[in-house]
Amino acid sequence: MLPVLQSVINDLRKRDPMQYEFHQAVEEVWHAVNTFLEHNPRYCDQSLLESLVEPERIIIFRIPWVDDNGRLQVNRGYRVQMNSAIGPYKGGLRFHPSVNLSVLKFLAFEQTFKNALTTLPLGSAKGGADFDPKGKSDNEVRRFCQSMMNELYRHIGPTTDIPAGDIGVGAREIGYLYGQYRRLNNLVEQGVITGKGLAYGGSRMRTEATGYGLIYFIAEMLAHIGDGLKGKTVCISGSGNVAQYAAEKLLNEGAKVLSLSDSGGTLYVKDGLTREMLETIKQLKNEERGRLEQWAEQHNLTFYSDQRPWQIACDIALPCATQNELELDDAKALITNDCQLVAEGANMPCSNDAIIALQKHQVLYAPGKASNAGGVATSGLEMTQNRQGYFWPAEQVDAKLREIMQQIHADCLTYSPAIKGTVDYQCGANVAGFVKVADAMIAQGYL
Ligand code: NDP
Ligand code: 2IT
Repeated sequence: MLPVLQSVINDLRKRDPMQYEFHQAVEEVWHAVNTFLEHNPRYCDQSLLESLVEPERIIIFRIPWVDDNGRLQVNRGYRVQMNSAIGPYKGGLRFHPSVNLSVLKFLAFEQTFKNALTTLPLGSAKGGADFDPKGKSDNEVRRFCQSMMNELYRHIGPTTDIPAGDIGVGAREIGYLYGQYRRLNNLVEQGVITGKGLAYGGSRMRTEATGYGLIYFIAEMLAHIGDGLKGKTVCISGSGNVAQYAAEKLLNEGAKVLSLSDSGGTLYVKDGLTREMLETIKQLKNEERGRLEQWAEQHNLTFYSDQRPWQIACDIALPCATQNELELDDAKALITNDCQLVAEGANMPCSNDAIIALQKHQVLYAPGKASNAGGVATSGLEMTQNRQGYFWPAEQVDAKLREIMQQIHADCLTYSPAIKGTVDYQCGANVAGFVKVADAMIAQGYL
């Protein structure tokens, strides 16, 4: 690695020794842009690189809320405002017990390059809380969201910082957060948050966008090598927003979905998930907030407790749950089973050694900052509609989403080094995102 890149990583490790996920995300980007920087000394500037890894601002705050037993509980809330060189801060909120500064800094860092790839003027941020929505009543979730917004509203706005959903934050939470923001400001500013319900300023297709966008992206990858999705066997991890709509689009395209998962383990459907199964899983996850294990039992289907899906033989693997859910041993199992393509629906689901192993064995690999960018891109389209005071038809949003995913694919090709005829999507995506943000920072005096 170039000494300047190595030196920035070393400094990060020294200053924040426990932020492993953040170090991992920076290492992944530095590894991918290294060769490009060797040939483009304009970007080998230590202060530019240091500015890229240092958030513009971090807000950490107390979130007190009263549970159903009348007890006051306290969680920690965060907003990492990472980079506004190309647009207002933009990125989701995550509610999960594992949320800490390292996780949110890695997510905000990824978001910088992802948002640059969307072709839209979006800066980067990420936030959330170490709150666990599992097992909480609807009233508890509402009180928590309202209390979180009582602090967050000071720091966000339609032209400054626009949150959205992520793990544990879906339509219900976005509604409660937006409602409290509107009340505190006494102002209807719909563009302050995305992923809203259609009745109060949401965009058609935002719910579907990340999963659908992922499938549009892999369709491009396959088309590039003269192949297609029809008849492919696909393993998906996760069973939340991204996984559900990736599965739905795959069924539309004639592929066979062999698995979904949650933190309890993996559902295996040997003959492929049916539309009816998927609809009841959506109901289970989005309304009843139930577990896949019980669902599998009720439907007499195989469930591998506490296991990931990657031992199942498949043509395509789509990790759509969380970070580091596909590690070296999982990659080896996929390689042994002749998996052809791995594309990230989640953020940083593959560990760095897993990525290296996949690429070494010519498995096509798409990093999340390219392949899952459809979600935030459609959030950008939601912001545009809010500014216009108008709603576009679903077909129009869907067509724009597809066009954006095709453009991201084309940009990956532009910046992929030509080695042995295969496309290096990791290099292509990272360099394309890096160049856009770095150019904007240089033009503005780094700030
Ligand atoms: P959801 O909360 O809707 O679903 C998350 C899914 O992942 C659930 O099935 C959950 O299982 C599982 N999961 C979460 N944490 C773990 C864990 N530690 N181990 C095993 N399984 C886990 O979130 P999303 O679908 O929105 O997000 C999934 C991923 O996609 C995340 O990495 C997110 O950052 C990324 N992403 C999301 C976008 C969006 O628009 N929503 C856009 C781009 C990326 P369980 O319920 O048991 O916890
Ligand atoms: O990781 C992501 O890109 C998201 N969770 C979506 C962010 C957004 O602002 O729509």
